[in-house]
Amino acid sequence: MKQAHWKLNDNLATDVVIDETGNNNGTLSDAGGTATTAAHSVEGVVDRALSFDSVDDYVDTGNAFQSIWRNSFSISMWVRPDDGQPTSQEYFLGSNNALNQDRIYVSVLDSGRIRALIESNNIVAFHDSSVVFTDGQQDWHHIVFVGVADTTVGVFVDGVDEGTTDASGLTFNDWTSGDELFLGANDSDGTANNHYAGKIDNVMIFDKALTTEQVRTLYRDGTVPFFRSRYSGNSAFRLLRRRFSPNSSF
Ligand SMILES: [Ca+2]
Ligand SMILES: [Ca+2]
Ligand SMILES: [Ca+2]
Repeated sequence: MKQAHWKLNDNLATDVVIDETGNNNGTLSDAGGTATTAAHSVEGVVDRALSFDSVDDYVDTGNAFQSIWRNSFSISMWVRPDDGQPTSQEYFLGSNNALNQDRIYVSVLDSGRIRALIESNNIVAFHDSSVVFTDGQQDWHHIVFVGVADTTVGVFVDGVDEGTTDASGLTFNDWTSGDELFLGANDSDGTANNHYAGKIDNVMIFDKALTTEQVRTLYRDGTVPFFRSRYSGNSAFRLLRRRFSPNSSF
């Protein structure tokens, strides 16, 4: 079941970032700029997206999602970095606690690979994708991080399974942190770091490991153009649901 869904269509003179599930509305920070969603709203993959500047922009989701990371989970998002091979690792989202014993993140490395990591009680498991971005590349890609409790961590890129890494050394249920998940940066015990420069769209958190087919459905929801679906025989209702409220059935 979906535990959070930030469509990131927010485009108002407030700092509120709506969670469609109604539970985890986020707060946009931009200390040196304008902390309104209107000032950060850009064209996205599914309607609007938010942009982040790698300096001081992030969204505090207000929730550490401890109960989610303690079991199998999935995180889905669209990202468009300003530089697909940034100078240093940038976090699309993440958090870690004071002693860095428990953390979670999805990031882009300077090599253009995606790294997704979970650390539970000082034991780390992460998986790196193949090279997704060339240096300077600015294309949208769909990223899913799947954690199968005490078993594997893996990454999907644009619906393609990028493989898994063994995570049997971890006890997911040991994950203990109150540090809220940030979007557009890492929450390092309350302080944002590893800021990301680029755009993020349609972030979702699930309390289960999505199947390959479900991941592909999420990917297609961001790639099937409205007009193309119209001529493929789908009903108008289904079209509207896909375009404006995708993925609601998981
Ligand atoms: Ca800023
Ligand atoms: Ca959106
Ligand atoms: Ca670069």
